[in-house]
Amino acid sequence: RKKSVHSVAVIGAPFSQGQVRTGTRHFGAGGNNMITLVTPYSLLGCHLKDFGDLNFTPVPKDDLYNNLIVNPRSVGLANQELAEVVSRAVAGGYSCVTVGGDHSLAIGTISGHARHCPDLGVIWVDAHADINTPLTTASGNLHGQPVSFLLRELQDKVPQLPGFSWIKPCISSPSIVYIGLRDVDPPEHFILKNYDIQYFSMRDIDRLGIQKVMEQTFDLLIGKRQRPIHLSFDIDAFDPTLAPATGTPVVGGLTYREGMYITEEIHSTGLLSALDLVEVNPRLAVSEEEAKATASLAVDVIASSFGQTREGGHVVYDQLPTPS
Ligand code: Z70
Ligand code: MN
Ligand code: MN
Ligand code: MN
Repeated sequence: RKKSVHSVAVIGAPFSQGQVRTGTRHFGAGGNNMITLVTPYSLLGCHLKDFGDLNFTPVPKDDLYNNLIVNPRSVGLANQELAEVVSRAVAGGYSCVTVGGDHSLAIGTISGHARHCPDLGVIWVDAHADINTPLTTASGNLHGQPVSFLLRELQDKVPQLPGFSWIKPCISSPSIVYIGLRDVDPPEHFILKNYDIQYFSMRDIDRLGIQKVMEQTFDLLIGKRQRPIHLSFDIDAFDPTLAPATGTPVVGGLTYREGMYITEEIHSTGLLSALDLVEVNPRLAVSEEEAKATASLAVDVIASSFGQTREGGHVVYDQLPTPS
């Protein structure tokens, strides 16, 4: 049996200006988190390269757009910088893990990934659809809108935001599948239905079971042809009992086993090319244990996506000791 060795780039994207709470930035690469992140997949035979935490260029005077949209220039520029790093890592042969940060950073990771892999398919695991346009958002937060900037079909509905002119919409609506939805705004639901975007809500998971959901996800995305997968994983997809340290917990989320099944199946395709792990916010935990539980869950998502299995690993163990 051939050993599989992946080169994995880990990028810390301590960016939280896509939402209004602070603290999302504090779960990134570097510091203590990196130690807990590295341990599990150094065991899996992955070559890890730590890209460190990115230092995003601050934008001092970042006024609201339309009296509503928060930090457009900061979000635009940070994502431009992130896209550059992701695209270089992917071009260099790495699978790319971006540790957030809020979900607006998917604008940069998917744009950067698509520069090298224009044919990529996206699996978006989230309680939310994050597909509001700047004209439908009620909150003004850009972490609720990233998908709207990326979908080609939506561009005639999306105004040009300051800081966003570099973005070229890079995915078509059949190239994204959502899993875990349970808090979708009315305009978002309209978009999902009207643009024929595929999704498996928590209700669909209840009805079909997670195994069929993953089967159908792969039929939709890689049934006709193999293509690189971009997994954009919002920790709030999990039930808040498991992932309390996040900005917008929504009851009725994924179990630990459903989450691990999703990532194990994605690993098994051999097509995972980039992963975002976002919206972990230790400051929103009411206790140290809650913060640790959420961070450790995030590490499990990453490790499982890159080959850690519940049945045990064998990558570094290829020979039994013989009695002498
Ligand atoms: C809402 C909005 C959102 C995450 C909240 C919420 C979006 N639909 N996304 N938390 N991760 O503000 O547009
Ligand atoms: Mn999200
Ligand atoms: Mn979410
Ligand atoms: Mn592997």
